[in-house]
Amino acid sequence: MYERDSILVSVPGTFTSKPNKPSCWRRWKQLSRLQRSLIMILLFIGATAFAAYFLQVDSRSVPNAWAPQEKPPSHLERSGQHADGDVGAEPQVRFRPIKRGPPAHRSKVALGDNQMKGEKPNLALPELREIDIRWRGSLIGISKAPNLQGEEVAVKGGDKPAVGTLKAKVKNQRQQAVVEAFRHAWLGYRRFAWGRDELRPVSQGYKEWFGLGLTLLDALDTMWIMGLQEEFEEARKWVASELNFNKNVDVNLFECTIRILGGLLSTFHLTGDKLFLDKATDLGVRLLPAFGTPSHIPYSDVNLGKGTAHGPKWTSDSTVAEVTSIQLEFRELSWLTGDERFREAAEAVTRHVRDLAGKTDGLVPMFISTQTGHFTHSNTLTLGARADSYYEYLLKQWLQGGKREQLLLDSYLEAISGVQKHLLGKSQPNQLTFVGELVNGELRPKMDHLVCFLPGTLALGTRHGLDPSHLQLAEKLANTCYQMYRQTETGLSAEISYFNTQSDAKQDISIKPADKHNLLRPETVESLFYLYWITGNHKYQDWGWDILQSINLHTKVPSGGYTSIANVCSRDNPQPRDKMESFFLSETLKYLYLLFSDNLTLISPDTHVFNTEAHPLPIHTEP
Ligand code: DMJ
Repeated sequence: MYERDSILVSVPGTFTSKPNKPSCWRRWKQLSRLQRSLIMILLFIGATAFAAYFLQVDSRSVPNAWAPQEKPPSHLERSGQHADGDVGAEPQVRFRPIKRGPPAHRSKVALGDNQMKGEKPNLALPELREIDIRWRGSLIGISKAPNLQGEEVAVKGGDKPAVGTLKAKVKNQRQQAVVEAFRHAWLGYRRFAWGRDELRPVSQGYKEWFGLGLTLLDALDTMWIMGLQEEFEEARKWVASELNFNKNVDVNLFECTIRILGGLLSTFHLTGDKLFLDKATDLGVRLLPAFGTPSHIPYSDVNLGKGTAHGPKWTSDSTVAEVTSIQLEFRELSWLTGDERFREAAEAVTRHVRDLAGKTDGLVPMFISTQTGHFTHSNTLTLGARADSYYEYLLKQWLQGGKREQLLLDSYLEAISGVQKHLLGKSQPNQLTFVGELVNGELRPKMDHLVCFLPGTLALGTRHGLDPSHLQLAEKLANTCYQMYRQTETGLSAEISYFNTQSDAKQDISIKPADKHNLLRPETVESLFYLYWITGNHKYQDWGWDILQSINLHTKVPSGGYTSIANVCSRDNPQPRDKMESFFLSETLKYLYLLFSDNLTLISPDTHVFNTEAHPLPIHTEP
């Protein structure tokens, strides 16, 4: 039997061999029924495998889709990649046609290789549309500004958490365009990066930074504010079943506080859902070891699972903006839990910096030693990277505490006088007012996009009774920030702009090759939101609308998500950097949505203070 069977296996080889052989059909008829069945089964298996292989290859090939070389996802990358420090040019993206696994397979890969298992979202993929071979971003339909119409349901603010039900909000057309943009961003995150820190939209993958689902947590309150109930519920399930801070992972204290702690606290405030407060409290306790330094100025990094903390490898210094921009969140956590450890740790830093020598008319250097508690590298004064939110949090803490902490206000007002005295300049030929940097006593006409938070903060102060001249300065600076967008080919601002001050200059703004990138940062639209809210001037909404159009035109990735770009100076080749920062969802789109609001009782800055990641927290008018 075995012998005959083994002969049978060689049958296919006989089809084309010697002449005068019996015909195939005759040989087939000579076989036993068992032998014929076996051959049929083998042929069937072979045919199925063959068909499956070709169908799979077919479904892998997205017609005309191109993407950069995919890198293996790197887990828990070190927090040295601070978004604001991310100013160096990334390697150029090389393009090649992509072949991807079938959707189901890809979903498994995306979800299955770390501790984050559990309930999976429905990742059914919509049809991929044909994509341009060249990178172009993709156009949105509306090119003319629509009329503003529509009403919203206000969300309660004030001293107590607004135990919320998510009501459908009627949105005007511009708000709908923002919601569409959010949905598109979320589509990419959900398809390719669910539960991960950041989406890599072009390579359709993800990037881990803390391994905590950063984008999902940062975006929770935006979904709530926009009334995206389904998306919110799905994300909440992930928080309930997957989010675990008991991990051996180093996180950056500042980033984790403003994005994750701030996001959880504001979501608790909006929803009244205790899940978010419990998670926030767990995280807050795990962040506390960062403050265990000789000076009580916290280390930059803390290990959530081990309870150990340390600075960056190369220095014992921390960044001034980082250690002074965690107070809104820690104070709110104490208010909510009654546990004063959070407030005490954060306010010790405020007091220390307030009394510290080395400021120039209220302006602070960029670094501070965790060992001595002194400022270091004092030769540069800036309102950009590493100092920016120090100023923002002086004002906002004063507001958060019901305007009772006079010393905070004094520090803020002194610093704004310092800005007026040392850092302002005017460009040629159009006399744009800019905020430069003082380097060894000399004004450099360099302005980070990050500085564009300042018009909004100045305007916010005037709403609360501060010097009206601050509003005039805010309006001038907001125009400058808008021009930083208007005057590039893409309509998107560079990370850093230089202002020309020579009398014969032909253009106001110059951009250096290393500064041409755009990370979809929020600061300008944040300021437009405050200025519209305070002045009621619709030009600020129109400017925000222009910016949204440029974002859609140059950074929208057809298969889902938006990408940072490397070159704002080239409309034809803006060079996607293949990364969607979490603040695009938590801040940029939220501020755009609120900017276009007709009903300013929706999360009003009269009752809420937005942390530096745009998470609204209540103002405490009662002591
Ligand atoms: C955000 O994380 C925060 O707004 C922070 O204050 C500055 N950097 C980014 C946005 O640009």
